[in-house]
Amino acid sequence: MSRTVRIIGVPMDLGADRRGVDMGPSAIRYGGLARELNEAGVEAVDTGDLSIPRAEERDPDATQPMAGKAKFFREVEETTRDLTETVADTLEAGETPLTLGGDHSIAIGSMVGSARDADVGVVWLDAHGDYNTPSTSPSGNVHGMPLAAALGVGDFEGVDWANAEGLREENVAIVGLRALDEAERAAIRDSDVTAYTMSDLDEHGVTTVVEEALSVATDGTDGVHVSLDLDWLDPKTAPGVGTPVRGGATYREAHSALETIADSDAVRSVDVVEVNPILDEHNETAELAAELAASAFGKRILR
Ligand code: NNH
Ligand code: MN
Ligand code: MN
Ligand code: MN
Repeated sequence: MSRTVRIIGVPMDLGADRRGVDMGPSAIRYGGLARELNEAGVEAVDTGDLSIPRAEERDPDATQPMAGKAKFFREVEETTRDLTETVADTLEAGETPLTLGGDHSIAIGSMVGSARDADVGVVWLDAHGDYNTPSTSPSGNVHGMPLAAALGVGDFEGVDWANAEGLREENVAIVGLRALDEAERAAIRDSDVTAYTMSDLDEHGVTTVVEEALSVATDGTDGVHVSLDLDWLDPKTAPGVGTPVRGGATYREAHSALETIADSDAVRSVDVVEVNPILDEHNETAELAAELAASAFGKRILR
């Protein structure tokens, strides 16, 4: 039985400083997403884009319901609620949600939706930990907070729309870390989240690390949410991102990681985020995002 993948575009740029990431969903589609998914042997259907407010029409500081700072917090809540419903409905219909960002704040909604009626693990492919809270964030940008939000860490405790019901820290694995803020580092160390840095990839190889991450995420769960931030890759390979960090995954490591993830047969939902076409070179980061999404759903040369 072939899988139906539902593409959900979320042109969100309110969770990050650099405008342009809102064009990510268009660029990834233009970069061949539907063709790539068909080559993976899945049926691709496209829901179009959720509607996101324009930054110019909103006040970033209109709502600050907790300590610290979280820019456009009200708008992030609106979008999260919207995406949560879309993702949950997609799963209920027996389809697999593929959410295209937009900045990484959208992963709150995809995790809350994916973990609403199921126990879910997460594999988080990112240069960053995304474990800040409004109190710890140096930037106030919500794209640096989605894991903390979904897990109910710190300020996010009891924030119903942001907490993913069937998700536990024990089932979260971050892979490829190389940039953490000070308080974020301490919070990750104190948590039950498993974090693999780029040094772990150097030492053990990508396949071994991703297999370990998958065993963390599948332990006692019904499936895995995969969240791919394109800044996980080295900026030479994926230049079109807002917060590049040197020393990331190579082109082959990235494919290998997503192919290993596909082999687990545990993929429940996927995000592909942070593609910024304004900063990209000839849409190559968007094309890579499309290829990697297909790898996550089983695209292989001999198939
Ligand atoms: N840690 C920084 C912050 O919280 C940067 C986050 N940027 C990301 N995360 N792209 O993946 O603002
Ligand atoms: Mn991220
Ligand atoms: Mn990142
Ligand atoms: Mn080690």
